[in-house]
Amino acid sequence: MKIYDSKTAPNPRRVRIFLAEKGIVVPYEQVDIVSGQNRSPEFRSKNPMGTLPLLELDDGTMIAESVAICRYFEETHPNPPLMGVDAKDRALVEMWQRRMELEVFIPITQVFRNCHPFFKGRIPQVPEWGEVNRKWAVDRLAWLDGLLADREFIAGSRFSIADITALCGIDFGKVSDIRIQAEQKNLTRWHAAVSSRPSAKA
Ligand SMILES: N[C@@H](CCC(=O)N[C@@H](CS)C(=O)NCC(=O)O)C(=O)O
Repeated sequence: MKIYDSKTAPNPRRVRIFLAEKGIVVPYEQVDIVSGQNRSPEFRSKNPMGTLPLLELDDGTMIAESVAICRYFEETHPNPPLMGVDAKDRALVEMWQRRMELEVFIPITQVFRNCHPFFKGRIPQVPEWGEVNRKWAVDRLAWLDGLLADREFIAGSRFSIADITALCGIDFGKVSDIRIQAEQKNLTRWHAAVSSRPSAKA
């Protein structure tokens, strides 16, 4: 088993944090996004999407998509639970994880993809769409600040995959100058707490 990883990219970080929280050690193989190794025919034969992270099982099965990889390890190593503990809780964690992905993580990565010179010539860029996403992301950080007024973590009282998705998205915002504002005290408190967990360094 191994995971194709990129130390600088936000989606692979989601999986690294998830595994660190569970204390699971899997060998990582770095794939160089800068030189386009992830888009090579060799890598695409493993994952036609050309994206990271990618989990390769011992039987040769390839599992892409960060949440799918996390789901695999949640099933094989249930403790500590990061995707909910019973039917209601699992549904709530999934709701918040999806919201963090759709409303925070993806808008922030869309700003990078559409506005940053790194992607020039790699993908069709629409800077105006990037700016729409910037406003969306900034609005969503304000919304999260309000949400965290009466709960410790995104999905309630327990750290979960929803916190991991939000943390990786928000931290990646820095490269596009999207940041938590000083007056957003609840979000600042949450960010300090989740960033101080040892897993955040994974
Ligand atoms: N939906 C996928 C997204 C994966 C993805 O877009 N990964 C980025 C790194 S954060 C990537 O491989 N980008 C390289 C590229 O687009 O060339 C997931 O959840 O894992």
